[in-house]
Amino acid sequence: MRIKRVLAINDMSGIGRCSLTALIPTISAMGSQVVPVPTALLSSHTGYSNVSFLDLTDNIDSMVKKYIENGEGFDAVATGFLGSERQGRAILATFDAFPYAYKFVDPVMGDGGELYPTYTKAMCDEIRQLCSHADIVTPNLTEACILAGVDYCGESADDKALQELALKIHALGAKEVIITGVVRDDGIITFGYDGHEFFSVQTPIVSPSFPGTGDLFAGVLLGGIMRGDSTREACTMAAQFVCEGIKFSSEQGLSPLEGIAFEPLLKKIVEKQINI
Ligand code: PXL
Repeated sequence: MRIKRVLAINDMSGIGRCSLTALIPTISAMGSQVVPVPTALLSSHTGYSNVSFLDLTDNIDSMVKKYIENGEGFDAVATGFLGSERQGRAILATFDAFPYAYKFVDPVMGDGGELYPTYTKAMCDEIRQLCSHADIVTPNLTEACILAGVDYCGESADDKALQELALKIHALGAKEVIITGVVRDDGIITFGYDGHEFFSVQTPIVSPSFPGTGDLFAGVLLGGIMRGDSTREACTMAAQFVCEGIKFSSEQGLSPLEGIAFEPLLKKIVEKQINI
């Protein structure tokens, strides 16, 4: 069996279980190899107040150039948090260099109706462009509204609003759209459009919210897709893994800042041990 390879262009934050420290263990546990291209090195994610930051934007071009020269191949290219406008351009060039790779874009831009403070309008435009080349995109509602070019609709959008958002994002060029974190009275909805049909996955409401949740979701979703699970199946496993991780971390009394403590749960995604 050939082991699939995922080129993961994202930052490496030492403490906080986000970006590469969430993607590498989940995708690996599900049987694919991660080739990390770090876009920045941080001591911890930016939710902490005292953080070291080393920008590695130039590193994206130099690493990718070597992979091209050496004839390396990748089954997928995955992106998330952007550290600068130039990073968006470097990732677009990487998409062009590996035209047959599956393009996974987590359009990290904001949450709760607010843009993250480091994000500029130009960066949002770059992310929209990345999405137009994507096989799949995984916005939360804030990001979905930005991509669709509509006012923020709050966290409890109904199915009709979700369908309209998904169709607008699909019209940008993204083949599949997964909108995460929709809060309803009876659960959290992950809403999907695969280009033909809409679907939704419901998981129990768990709190508080943890940084890095989107990256953990992305890792399990992409790990599932790489091993041949359907998008709907992989989405269900990702949503349930995040939900179980938050429950476990809360039970342990761990600080949300440290991210979801998923390590003892990884065995659940190695085989399909979560009931789907
Ligand atoms: O996707 C979450 C994330 C990734 N990378 C860095 C972050 C965060 C969230 O705060 O600070 C550096």
